Amino acid sequence: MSDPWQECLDLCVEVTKKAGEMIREALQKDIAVMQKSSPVDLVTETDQRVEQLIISSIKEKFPAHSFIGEESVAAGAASVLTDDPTWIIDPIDGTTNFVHRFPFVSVSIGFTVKKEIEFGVVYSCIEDKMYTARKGKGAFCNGAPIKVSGQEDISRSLVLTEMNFDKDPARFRTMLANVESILTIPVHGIRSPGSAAVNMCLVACGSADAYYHMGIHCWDMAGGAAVVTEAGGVIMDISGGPFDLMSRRLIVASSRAVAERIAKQVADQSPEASAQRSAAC
Ligand code: LIP
Repeated sequence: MSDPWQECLDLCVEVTKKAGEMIREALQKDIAVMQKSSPVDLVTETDQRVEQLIISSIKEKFPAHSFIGEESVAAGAASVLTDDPTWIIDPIDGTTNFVHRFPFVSVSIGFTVKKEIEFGVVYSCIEDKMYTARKGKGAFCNGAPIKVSGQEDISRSLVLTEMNFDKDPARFRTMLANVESILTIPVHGIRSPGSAAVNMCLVACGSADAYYHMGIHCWDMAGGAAVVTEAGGVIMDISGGPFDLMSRRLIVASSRAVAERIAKQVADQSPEASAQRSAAC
């Protein structure tokens, strides 16, 4: 039987390439930076233009499909995952990197049907690396198959996470304590490339062994989740339970042993966890 979503995947790769070209061109010009929810939550006109390009190109061919896009949500659209075929879009994952011309900037798109991820595309456009993954068919970088390192020992692992300012002091302290807790295992090191989607692809191709993050969104995770899963990686919730695309937190790793060790080692610093804690008080 032919693949019902192949046409969507082909279009996704084509549109993602165009989006990457637009981002590379924008890097040659002055970048005007605006703030969203806080002084460290940045957006540029390029984020908005790239998202418009992606959504309008896809809508032309698939008008009945649904969309969750970072900048559309910032402008007031709902971020609700339904059973519909849904494109989950981060036009620039790593906006802070883009603003500083730090070279990990990606376009990330995940496609879900009945809330299951069918495929993911992540284009790290400054590196010119196009990661693609189709459920059950493996993961690729620029067309070559990729796989995770297979590392089972946390103490031999290179771990990725992101260290962002958080205006909630308790959450900020938890984030720092988590970094200390992982570093003192000890692991080989912690790195912060600055794009969630790229982080997952780095685990997918074996350049890092694990990545954990709390407080990110479905558009940061959907594309990379497909890539790392199809590369043989393990993806789970920070609690050690099943991964939930709408939960705003995840662990990905080269093996279940490494993922479970991270789950044991870190406390939940996501906004949802602190909301639950305050409701319980
Ligand atoms: C970013 C993530 C990054 C994280 C930032 C932000 P954006 O996504 O990819 O890893 O540290 O807080 O969520 O906002 O550039 O799409």
